[in-house]
Amino acid sequence: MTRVFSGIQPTGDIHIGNYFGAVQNYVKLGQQFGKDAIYCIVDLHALTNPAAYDPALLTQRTHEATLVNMAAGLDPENVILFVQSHVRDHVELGWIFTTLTPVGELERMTQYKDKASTLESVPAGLLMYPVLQAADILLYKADTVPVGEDQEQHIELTREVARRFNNTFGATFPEPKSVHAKNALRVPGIDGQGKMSKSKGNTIGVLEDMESIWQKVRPAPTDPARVRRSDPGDPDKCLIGDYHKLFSDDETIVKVYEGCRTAGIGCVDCKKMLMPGVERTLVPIQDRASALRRDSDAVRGALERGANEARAIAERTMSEVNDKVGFYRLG
Ligand code: AQP
Repeated sequence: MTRVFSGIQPTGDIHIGNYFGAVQNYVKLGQQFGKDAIYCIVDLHALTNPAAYDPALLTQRTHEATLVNMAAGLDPENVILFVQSHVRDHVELGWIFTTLTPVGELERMTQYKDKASTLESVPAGLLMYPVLQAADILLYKADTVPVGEDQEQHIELTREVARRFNNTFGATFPEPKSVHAKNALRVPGIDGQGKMSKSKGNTIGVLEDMESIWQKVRPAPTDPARVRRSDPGDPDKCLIGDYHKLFSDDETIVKVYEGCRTAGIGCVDCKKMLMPGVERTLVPIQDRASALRRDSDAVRGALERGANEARAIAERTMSEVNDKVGFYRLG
């Protein structure tokens, strides 16, 4: 049996990296596995970023993240969609896993090192982030985790945690595998400085209007080899080339690639040719998001049902875990 789990942080507007790298796969796997596809808005994880210490904003972002996932095609009638803090067992299992995980292993996590290096005082929660993530996944005994490539190291740690628990207390958890969207392993940020990421502010939002997207695309860096319009370029070294592969039809991609390599088109032409695909992809999602906004109960109702469905599975796992660990039972 396949069981899918993945989470998304309510730390800012859902962007095209999230969409192509993860959410599209959530939708596809949801259609395939129904209620065995479990998706979570991970608000407890969001708290590891000090920018999330704004109660009203966290609530709003949690609502928005749910709404965008639904607008992108996740059907909460068909899958399980819920908020992490609504199922307390995540924290409980996370604690048990914390006791099994060497600090040194956590200190080696690339994402931890990157984020910690920017902070004067590092919250312990940032170090524990991947342990809680392991609990998120294993609480549902998920074996399939749709994520971007940036999460690969954390999924490896999840397998390690599962192995360690199983070796210590007896076979309980699967060793889950990540699945990636092949064309969107690591969508680059619009600044050309690495991965698109909410916390880096280098995003194109799924709900952003076309004019605002164009204002970001127009000045975006391209292949540095193209100093003049007559210089040939390499679209594989250009983030606009990467975006074409996500948004454009085959015919446009061929035109853009040939045009760039032969200097037949300029970078501004290439950027203009990107916009129809962006519009074709994002506007239907934006229309569905507007409709969901008008239906005030849609998100809340979905999350309430999702929390009940998630809790039912989580409680079964915790009952088994508590027995295996040997926690004293009353009656
Ligand atoms: N650029 C990306 N390309 C492909 N996949 C991506 N994901 C995130 N960025 C890209 C995947 O989206 C899912 C949700 O991840 P997240 O909520 O951690 O997204 P984020 O934008 O990376 O958020 P933050 O708050 O800014 O976090 P950090 O600073 O940790 O990057 C995941 O499956 C992720 O792989």
